[in-house]
Amino acid sequence: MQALALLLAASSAFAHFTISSPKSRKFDEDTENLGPCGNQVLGARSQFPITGGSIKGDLFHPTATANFSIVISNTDPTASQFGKVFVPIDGGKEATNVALKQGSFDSGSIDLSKVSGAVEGANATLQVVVTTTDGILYQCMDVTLSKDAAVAPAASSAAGTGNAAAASATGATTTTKSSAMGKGLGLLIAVASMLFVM
Ligand SMILES: [Cu+2]
Repeated sequence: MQALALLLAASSAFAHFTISSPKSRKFDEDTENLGPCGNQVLGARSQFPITGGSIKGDLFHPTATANFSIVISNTDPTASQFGKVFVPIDGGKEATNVALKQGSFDSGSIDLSKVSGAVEGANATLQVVVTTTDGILYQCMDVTLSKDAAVAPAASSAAGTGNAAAASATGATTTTKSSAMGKGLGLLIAVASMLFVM
């Protein structure tokens, strides 16, 4: 019983969730529960399309709910600025209270064209807030909006303009990630079986 408790404690501290696209601020699982942004400061910006982009990541818990918000700002937004504007997905629905399952996730195609200030060249920070068994977790992505930014493969295939090559590239990324995670999991299982033997 004690061994099981230890194992659960170890696995819940492990990774929580990560963002693969757009590029997120530094990931630190120990501070991911600190809002905003997992306690990470404004970082390098990547380009993000005004329409047709998406936010992708990986969840390492069985289930969670997520919200995806945006702040148009040149500076690092404060905690109270987040969670006011949720990115519009799937034809305008606000991306809040989105149910996620373990594994890779995708926000769906994001259309920022009706978001106030979301114009060509505007700087913005996206925040994903995930609520799961071990609390509320935060991750941010600093971006510059551009209609010329490459549209992420999964979003473009959802919009019907994707292709098989793009889809399989996404799959390959996921596989690499999960095998890296697999090493950690293997270690956990090794530790767990040792404990059960004892
Ligand atoms: Cu966790």
